Amino acid sequence: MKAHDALYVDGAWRPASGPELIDVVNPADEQVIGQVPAATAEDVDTAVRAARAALPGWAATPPAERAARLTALRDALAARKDEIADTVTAELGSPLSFSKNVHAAVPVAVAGSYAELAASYAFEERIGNSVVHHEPVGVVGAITPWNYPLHQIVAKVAPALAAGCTVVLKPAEDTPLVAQLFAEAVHEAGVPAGVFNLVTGLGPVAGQALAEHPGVDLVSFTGSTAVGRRIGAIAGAAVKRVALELGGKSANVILPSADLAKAVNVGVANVMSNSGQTCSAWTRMLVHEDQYDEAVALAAAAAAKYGDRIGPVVNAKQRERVAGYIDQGVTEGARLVAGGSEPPREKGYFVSPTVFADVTPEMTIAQEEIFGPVLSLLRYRDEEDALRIANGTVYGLAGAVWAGDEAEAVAFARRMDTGQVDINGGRFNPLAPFGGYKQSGVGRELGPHGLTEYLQTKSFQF
Ligand code: TXE
Repeated sequence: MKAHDALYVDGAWRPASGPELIDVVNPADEQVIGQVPAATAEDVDTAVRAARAALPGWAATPPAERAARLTALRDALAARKDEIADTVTAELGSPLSFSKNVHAAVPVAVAGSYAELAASYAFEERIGNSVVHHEPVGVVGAITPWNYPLHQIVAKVAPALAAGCTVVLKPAEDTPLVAQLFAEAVHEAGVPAGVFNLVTGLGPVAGQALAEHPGVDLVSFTGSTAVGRRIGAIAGAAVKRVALELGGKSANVILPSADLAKAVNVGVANVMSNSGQTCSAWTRMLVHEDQYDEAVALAAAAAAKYGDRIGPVVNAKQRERVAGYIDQGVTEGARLVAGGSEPPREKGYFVSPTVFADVTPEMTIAQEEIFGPVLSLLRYRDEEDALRIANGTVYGLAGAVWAGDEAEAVAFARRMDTGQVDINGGRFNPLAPFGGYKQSGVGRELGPHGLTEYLQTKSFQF
């Protein structure tokens, strides 16, 4: 795998200040496929200075020109789609078809949507006797996870650039190679030097330094709740803007009028895709007690069909974490109907598609984010019971409702404490706001709502 031995700062690949390197490991066979520099706090400082120096020029660049650079970025990403898919498969372990159709394709769509929004957004509006300007927040520190490595980057960097912000990106240490491909695409797109900077590095070193840097005006973070809390505290102490996209424990509510087989099959596919490493995954399937046994049988059969078709999870730590949750589910009395914890294979961090029945709302596996291919089926008595269970976690990121007609599903979905709900399956919309209620986070990504995260307003009264 191609790996740059440098950081992308101020428009060029430059050596890091220290000698430390990060090994990039293929989770399917545990082979080291490349090494990238581990940035120091000094490197982060250099990158933030470059971003600050570039800010006035980029902020003053007409939106149409920013849009042109984003269009070029979209095209540069599209031109690299095969290399992106191969790279994500190598460093994340996802099956190549999923890497092509999702990991490589979705970021092209999102970059394209921000090219259009940069051109069309009303950066100036009149309200009564005032004119309101929507101005860039400033320098953005973006810290991203490994689960959808390129999507997470584009979902922050594209709106930031559209808004006129400059960016320092610290991608996840497990998946830095696709971040380097992204930097190449930014360079090729003619984005001016210093507007986008890439510092590969460790979370507690480079990530922390970026979050704490006084030259960063907004920290946009996606990752674990534990680190998100820390970043929120740092931002709070410094009174700087922060966006947090954290975990989820989304409910898939199948109402009695729904097409049960379809709802269960799509629900299982949703949880197993990307080996369950999706923050919005519908990890709790809620089924009416009269249909419960049938749903369990359908879910077990659907999971068994996946077999080895799902990839590994990202690293050894994640495999152990997921196996620990599976063991805890058994200990707390849930019934395994597919998969289960198994001894580590000789090579690769694989977890079998796993389905638990007889899960009750207070069980750990029904409350905490597992981030692996593990589905829990819970039974409910009536709609009020279903709603209580659906809303009964600290999270509120996503969810799904299935019913015989859309109006019935929407009526239920309106009462869910969650940021996004798919009705009878739904379809991904790159323009729809994505983000959490409750402890799933602060702020929204994607579409115009994602753009406003990177803007601040100034009003002139006449
Ligand atoms: O996340 P971390 P991890 C959840 C999921 C998963 C768990 C742990 O449940 O099992 O988190 O994953 C950077 N200061 N999600 O350990 O550590 C880190 O380098 C600043 C949900 O991989 O939060 C990486 O770039 N930054 C999720 C990013 O934070 C720090 C996606 C995320 O890593 C830092 C991923 C620090 N002190 C995991 N420590 C989602 N919401 O989609 C780490 N980082």
